[in-house]
Amino acid sequence: MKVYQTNEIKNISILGSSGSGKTTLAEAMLYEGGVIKRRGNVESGNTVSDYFPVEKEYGYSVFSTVFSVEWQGRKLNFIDCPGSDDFIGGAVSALNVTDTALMVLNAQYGVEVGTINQFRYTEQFHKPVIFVVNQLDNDKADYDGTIAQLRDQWGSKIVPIQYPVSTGASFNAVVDVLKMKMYRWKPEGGVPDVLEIPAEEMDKAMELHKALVEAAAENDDVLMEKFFEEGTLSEDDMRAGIRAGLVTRGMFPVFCVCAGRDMCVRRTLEFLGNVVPCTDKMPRPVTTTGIEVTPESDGSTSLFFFKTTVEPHIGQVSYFKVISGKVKEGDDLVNADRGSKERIAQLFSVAGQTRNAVTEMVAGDIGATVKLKDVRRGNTLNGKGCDYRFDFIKYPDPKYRRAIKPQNEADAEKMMEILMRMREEDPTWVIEQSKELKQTIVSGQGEFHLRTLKWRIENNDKLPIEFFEPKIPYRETITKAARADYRHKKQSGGAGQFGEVHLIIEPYYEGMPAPDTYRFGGQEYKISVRDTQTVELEWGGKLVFVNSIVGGAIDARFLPAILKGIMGRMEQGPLTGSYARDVRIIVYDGKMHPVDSNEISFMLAGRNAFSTAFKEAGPKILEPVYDVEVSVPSDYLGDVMSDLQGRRALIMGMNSEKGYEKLLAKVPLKEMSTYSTSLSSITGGRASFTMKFASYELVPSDVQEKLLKAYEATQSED
Ligand SMILES: Nc1nc2c(ncn2[C@@H]2O[C@H](COP(=O)(O)OP(=O)(O)OP(=O)(O)O)[C@@H](O)[C@H]2O)c(=O)[nH]1
Ligand SMILES: [Mg+2]
Repeated sequence: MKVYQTNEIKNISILGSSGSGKTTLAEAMLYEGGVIKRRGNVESGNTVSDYFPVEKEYGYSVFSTVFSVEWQGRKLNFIDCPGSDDFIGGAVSALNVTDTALMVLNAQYGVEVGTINQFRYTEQFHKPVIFVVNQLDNDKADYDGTIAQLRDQWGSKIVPIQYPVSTGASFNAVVDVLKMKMYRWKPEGGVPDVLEIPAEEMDKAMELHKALVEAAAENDDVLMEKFFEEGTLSEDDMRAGIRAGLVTRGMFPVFCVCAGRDMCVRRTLEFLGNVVPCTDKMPRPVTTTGIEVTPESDGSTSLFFFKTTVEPHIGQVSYFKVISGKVKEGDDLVNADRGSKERIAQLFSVAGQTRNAVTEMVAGDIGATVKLKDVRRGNTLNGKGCDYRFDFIKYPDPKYRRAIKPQNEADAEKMMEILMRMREEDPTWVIEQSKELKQTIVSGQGEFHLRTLKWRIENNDKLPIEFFEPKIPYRETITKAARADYRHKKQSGGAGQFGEVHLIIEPYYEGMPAPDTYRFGGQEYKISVRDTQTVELEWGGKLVFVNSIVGGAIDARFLPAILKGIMGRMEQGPLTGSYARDVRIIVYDGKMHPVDSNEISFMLAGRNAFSTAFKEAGPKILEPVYDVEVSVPSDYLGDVMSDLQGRRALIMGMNSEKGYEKLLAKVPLKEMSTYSTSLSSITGGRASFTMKFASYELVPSDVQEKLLKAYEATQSED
């Protein structure tokens, strides 16, 4: 492959709901681009893009796939992204290194939740969008319905460039109102016959052509003037107007394809080659220090690594975009994030798992290399005198978690290695070895996501694992003041132990007044603060430890031991063994023994006095509550609402968005454990949600009862 210059390169993400036909379209593009001699198909598991065993197993894309097509003197770099929300990480990475999004629609369903979710990311990253209506040969294909749904969502920005003469089994022709020609295909697809538009189609074609000319003119003042003067625009002017409209997201052109039959794929490649902006016409990437980097081939060399895969027989394959300068085989670069030196031994232009060696790549191009020593996804490698770093990719928070363990304990370490490798390949995995819950927790985007993880570990790495319900990181606190004292005494032979601690505990809140006077059992306790220590708890919240000992009742050297004893109990709360938080403790009296008092005695006395007081202080369990946002088609709203209410959700608000409702709710984490599965079954996969930790809230008393009983049951088992 020749070395393409920056103004000859276009980077395009293929997005769209799961099953809309992205991988099939990629296959047809690779075929029309001469990269492959025969088209594979998803059902047979022989496509270029879905080459991972798990993708062949399940029949959908799990990972994004980079491939390039040389077309009419340009290099079109594509990234075929998974459509399922569960694998959204691939699309997020892709959108950050490409300039235009090709959004594939399934003509049977039109605009789906997956379409809207992925569209939101193009909005977030300000990427031009071209819609492609696919599967026009399907009996249930509804082109006009799809256009209507697109207009419902995005109004007059939706501008058809073509329309199908018929849909369903008879589909074999489109009228293109940019070229004002009809394209017709033989059953094998591929190269069309380019024909004059038949008379019976001319009115409709002219109407759409006029709308296209106006839309193109609207995006450029010079073109607008020309349009007013001449009442029309030339094809080149229309392309310029469309390009301007794309860059500003003022226009979303709509194309037609039938990827399954390889029809209208060449026309789409032609449009991408001619019209979508080259990488040098797009917004500049910004370094972590705020420098805008112009993609110039004579600039300093800087590569940003956005994807990693681990492949049999070759190990790690690292995908990068040349942000600036050029990279040649054999170049020595420095990892700006990890400081290590790396040699780019080989450079590849890729098509799925096929890698074609190239000697050089310039700014704007996307490629791959292998056998790097220490490069992670998100790292930047620079040439001499360049210290750029980029960290612009933000991945969505997880929304489905499971505890995981190997069937065979001895495999625990190997399992962790594999999980870390998978996290490197898919950044939306969160792997946590929770000291608190004593579980390894895997959090991902949904049940599918975890199912593929299990399949891969068990089939690729031959390591049987189990998923089980993850524990909830509850917290404990108190709701009123209480007093307790405890004498720890052990004077039966050998070194004696003696320590007695009297303390008051109360709920802690920011800005609370200094402790003064307390009444318990009709007796008054006057506090004189000698010293206050505030501990920021690593699990959140605070512990305030007040020394109010008078008359040397307890020697100051034993106070740290008392605090240590209490901290031990804070770490394993008196109610359910969960972390305790937001408590103020005032040690106001005690007793010592001249010989037997020592640290351990006061640690135990402090610990037990605290436990006793805690149980008297209206102890409550707190649970993590999440802000949940559900996007659901209006006709499922009722079912989704009642399901949420059955999960102790607090509905905080709702806003309608063109046929979709956005529901905002606060839901306990405990109730979210199976939410992604239920939501997809309630709505047939036509809804999606996000969840973000919000706060810790008191659990209702019936839930507290259940948790206490469950904990007692585990204690009696031990
Ligand atoms: N009839 C018909 N079927 C198609 C067409 N394009 C794709 N399909 C079928 O639609 C199904 C999904 O196709 P894919 O290419 O895997 O869809 P995708 O968008 O990549 O799906 P994800 O990878 O899950 O995001 C497969 O069974 C394809 O054969 C088409 O133009 N016509
Ligand atoms: Mg796919």
